[in-house]
Amino acid sequence: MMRIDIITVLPELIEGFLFHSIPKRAQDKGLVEIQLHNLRDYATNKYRQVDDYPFGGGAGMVLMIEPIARCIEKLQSERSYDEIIYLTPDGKPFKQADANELSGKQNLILLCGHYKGIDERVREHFVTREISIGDYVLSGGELAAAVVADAVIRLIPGVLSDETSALTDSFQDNLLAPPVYTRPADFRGWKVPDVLLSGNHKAIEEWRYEMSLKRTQERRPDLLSSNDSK
Ligand code: 6GU
Repeated sequence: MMRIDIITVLPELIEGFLFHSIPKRAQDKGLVEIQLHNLRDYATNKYRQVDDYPFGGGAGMVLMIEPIARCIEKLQSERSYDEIIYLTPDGKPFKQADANELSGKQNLILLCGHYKGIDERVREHFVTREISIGDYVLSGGELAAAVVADAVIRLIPGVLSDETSALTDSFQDNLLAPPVYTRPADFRGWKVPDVLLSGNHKAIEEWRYEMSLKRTQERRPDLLSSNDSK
């Protein structure tokens, strides 16, 4: 079973995402175990302090190395980790291919930054991979950790049923997903494409592929001209 440990100053922020819906089902099925760790529980002083002013001055607070080191080393004493991932806007942009790769790992630590960041020595000595979820700045790494965990968990074999299969997702072949429709076949004269009602599975597959290609050309030509999102 895969295990994901998430280190954060705001565990309650993550709960709402990862203990519901598909990630919850994955945990109930015994396919993944998610443990949240409140960094404050690893503080070294009696005020449970986990951040401090930056050396050299400047705005904002920096997460201290000691609580993070204590938390990571306690986890490492219990099992070995494939990756220690720091969520940060200056990390490598997260792609479906990264989710695919991570879904094959056994034990992961996700470390959420906050405030102005974390002491650089954490990144040098503990972190094995740095991930950003896009070119915008979030208040903390919690939402990013939930995004990465969700994208990874749904790719673990057995998590999704045939109906929710990841094989038809956008980005799975570097293509966007085709349009989908459900009943009624005619709403106010707005009709579902005939081919989808034809029962001709080969024609339906061809139509879906053409629509995927067209949609990708129109909206995300960058996906067709490069392999960097694979
Ligand atoms: Cl991983 N963290 C924060 N704080 N902001 C982000 C991000 C991560 N990815 C994009 N923006």
